[in-house]
Amino acid sequence: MKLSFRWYGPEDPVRIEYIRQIPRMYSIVTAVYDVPVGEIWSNESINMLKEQTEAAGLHFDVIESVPVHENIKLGLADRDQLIANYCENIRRLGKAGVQVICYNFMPVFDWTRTQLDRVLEDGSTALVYYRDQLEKMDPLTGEISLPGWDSSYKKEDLVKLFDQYKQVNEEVLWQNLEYFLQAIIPVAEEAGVKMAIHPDDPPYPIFGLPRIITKEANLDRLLSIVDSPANGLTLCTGSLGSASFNDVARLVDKYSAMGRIHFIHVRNVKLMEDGSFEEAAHPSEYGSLDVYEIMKCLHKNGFEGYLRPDHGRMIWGETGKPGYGLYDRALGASYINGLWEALEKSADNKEA
Ligand SMILES: [Mn+2]
Repeated sequence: MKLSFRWYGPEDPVRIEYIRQIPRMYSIVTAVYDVPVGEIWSNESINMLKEQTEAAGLHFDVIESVPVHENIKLGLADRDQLIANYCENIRRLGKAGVQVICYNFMPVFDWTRTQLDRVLEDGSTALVYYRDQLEKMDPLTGEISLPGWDSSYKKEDLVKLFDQYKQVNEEVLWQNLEYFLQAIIPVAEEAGVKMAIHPDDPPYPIFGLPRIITKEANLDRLLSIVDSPANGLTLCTGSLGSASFNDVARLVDKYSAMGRIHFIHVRNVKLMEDGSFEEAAHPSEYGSLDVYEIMKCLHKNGFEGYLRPDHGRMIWGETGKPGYGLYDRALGASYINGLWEALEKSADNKEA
């Protein structure tokens, strides 16, 4: 297991020097943010990130994400050019030594939450998704703004996108993903890079937009499209775990035994009866996921990929990017280190 941590570059209020001080920290997870989606990342930007990371004594091994242009997901006429650009990014990142590229195939919106600063019992704040809040939201009228991404689209762009997605049901989205994978996976293989798709968050359709990277049968289908280690998963425990139909530990066991998990996001979520959820502190007792069981499965299967603590709460008065403060994610990393050491030593004892 290689411990990693998301860093948003020099603009991130969390300094890379601080990330390095987290025990057992190995790699940074980052991306080039100065290029519009669909275009080629400059070698200068890639190399600058690599230099900054290595100067801090960390590895530049994981990119999250190289985003997929909407027109690829929609299957529009210009997708071949956009896919060619995507392939060039894979080649450039491979040349810079990157091992894993995380991406997702969610239409229009990435992760969806209804509130980013819900105050929990202990005074910390967390990202939450409440059904009753969601039902009052309409991204097209925008009377209630959705936190996190509402500023990334203009109203008229959103109306147009929703209109285009009327032609794209789940099966069409699958076909468009297949077309994309057939093109990029051979390039990734040649570049020595492992592609790792992130599940949809939460793992079911929202606002009538299709979502397909959601559950076991669909993960199986995804992996079978191109049966290559370069076509793998970012297994996000919190995303898959925000629906009760996913048994996350079992999925971790299955796909890590297959060698198809290249990157794992570990976070806990507290599921409610009506399908709402709150992001919780990492230890098992705070949420619905058995994090010990998840780590045990990884350990049993000899997991050698990258792991990062995912979203944390805001604690100790820290301000910054919701979910991406230093303190709670560092606590998560320490908890994971503790579980891992215990698993290592109990395995040694069994052998002795
Ligand atoms: Mn995640």
